[in-house]
Amino acid sequence: MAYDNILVETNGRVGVITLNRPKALNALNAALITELGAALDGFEQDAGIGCIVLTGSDRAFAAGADIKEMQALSFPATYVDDFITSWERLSRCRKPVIAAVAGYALGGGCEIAMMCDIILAADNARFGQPEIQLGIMPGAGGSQRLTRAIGKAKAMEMTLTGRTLTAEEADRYGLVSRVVPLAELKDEAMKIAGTIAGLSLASAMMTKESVNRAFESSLAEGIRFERRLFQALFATADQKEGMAAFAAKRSASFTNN
Ligand code: CO8
Repeated sequence: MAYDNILVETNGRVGVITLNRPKALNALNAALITELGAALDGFEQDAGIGCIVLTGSDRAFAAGADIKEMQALSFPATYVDDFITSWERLSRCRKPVIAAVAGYALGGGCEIAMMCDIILAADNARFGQPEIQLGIMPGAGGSQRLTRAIGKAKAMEMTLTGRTLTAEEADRYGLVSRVVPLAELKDEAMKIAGTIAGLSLASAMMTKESVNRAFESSLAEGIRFERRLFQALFATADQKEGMAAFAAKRSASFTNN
């Protein structure tokens, strides 16, 4: 597939998707979302890819859904087409995804970052859910994922007023894993992604699935789920290799078997 709104490349076992609508601050339109879904499909089907990095430009990760495209939408059209549901493809990605966020991550941009597994923020990153200022509200999980990430009080203030967070606040509130200088963002994201991609794919995917289960289940159910996956990993060659390598004081070489 040819891409007009994103750039797609690979670097070893890391797949990189760069949102690329610079004139619109990477506003998310339907075409971009379709392309993002296709790129994710490609990386998920590619056994050579172990981790995905999603990023934007230095000025904007994404300044939200494309307001100009949404402006004329009617309720029947959004309902019948189930507007936004298909945009959640990213949240169904089974391989680990790192959002490398610089500049604006607003509205749908913040929501897309929150669909990723790790958010690494540049020091100029700004996170917000300003939909209320447009007479709407978060529509791609913002009211849910933000609340789980930073708690009710802070999520309420952000979603009810549209106030944006600095990178430092987002770090302090637990929305992002770390803040790095802008100039180091992409390298640092690639370093983390390279580390994950060099590990056993099955154990990375099961770890992601198990952490995400914490948001969907009771503690007892989540722990049972974790235990089953943990036990299943003893059926893999990678478990034998990882533990043999430790015992032999050498580094492990995983084959994803
Ligand atoms: N949609 C469409 N175009 C946009 C958007 C957007 N969200 N954001 C910026 N642009 C365009 C501007 O219209 C402008 O285009 P032009 O040059 O043709 O006028 C260009 O990008 C540059 O923007 P500005 O001139 O405004 O740049 P500034 O540096 O002055 O301001 C801001 C930057 C503060 C980011 C400002 O552009 C802004 O407030 N943008 C809108 C932010 C916003 O409200 N986002 C939420 C949108 S609603 C939403 O996301 C609903 C989510 C639904 C689910 C989505 C699932 C993924």
